[in-house]
Amino acid sequence: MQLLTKLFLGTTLAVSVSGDVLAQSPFARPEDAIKYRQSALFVMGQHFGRIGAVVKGERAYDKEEVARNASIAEQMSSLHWEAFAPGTDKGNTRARPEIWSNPAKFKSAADKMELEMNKLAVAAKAGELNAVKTQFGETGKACKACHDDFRKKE
Ligand code: ASC
Repeated sequence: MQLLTKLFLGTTLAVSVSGDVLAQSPFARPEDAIKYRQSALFVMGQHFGRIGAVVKGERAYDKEEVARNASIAEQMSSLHWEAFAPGTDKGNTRARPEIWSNPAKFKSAADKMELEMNKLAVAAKAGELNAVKTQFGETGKACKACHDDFRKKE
């Protein structure tokens, strides 16, 4: 009887804990959150990289194209945060445990990246290539700072 009570309590606790985690997250499964944040950051990197090609002189400067790439990257930069919900630290991810042990520091780094992406979108819309180049560098630093502290090396 005591064992059954323990089993019952254990199950109830497990269900309520996972229920709490899910209640905080808009994702049905932890692996969906991981895939979502990787997808948003991948698309962001693709469009940021296209601007990088212009900055490096590998691709001709087209104001509208750069503005569109920056706008997409900016939108992607705002999506990943909610997908780092508690319980999404295991599986196909290079996310470091510090994301969850020091969420304030991670949020601050994520916010900084989002702000720098926003500034890049503003500069790209204004269409001054030198300003775009400068801001591209600043935005890249914010990407790197987060990777250095919160992403596992391969
Ligand atoms: C990119 C990209 C990143 C950042 C980072 C900046 O183009 O995909 O993750 O720049 O390398 O240091």
